[in-house]
Amino acid sequence: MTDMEAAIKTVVTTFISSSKGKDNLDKKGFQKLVSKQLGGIMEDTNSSSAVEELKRGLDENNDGKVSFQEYLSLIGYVANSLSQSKCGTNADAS
Ligand SMILES: [Ca+2]
Repeated sequence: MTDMEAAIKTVVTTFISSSKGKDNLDKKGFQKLVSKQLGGIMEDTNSSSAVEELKRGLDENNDGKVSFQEYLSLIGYVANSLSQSKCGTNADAS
């Protein structure tokens, strides 16, 4: 398996394990995923209000949960900010 294939697989398996096999991440599962897996790349991942705010932004159908599709928006957002920080000069802007 290539690095990229492994990375995609990780994205999928992380969702499945955080949602315990369900179709959606509930509030708790989402907070855990973000704080455990994305703390090195995102700010405020230990702030439950910041993570709640993030979840609300992702929750397109407003059901209070994060579907796989909505989770992929987060991955896209993180990937995008990563690529901008690599290309830009604000590598460590706060
Ligand atoms: Ca939703």
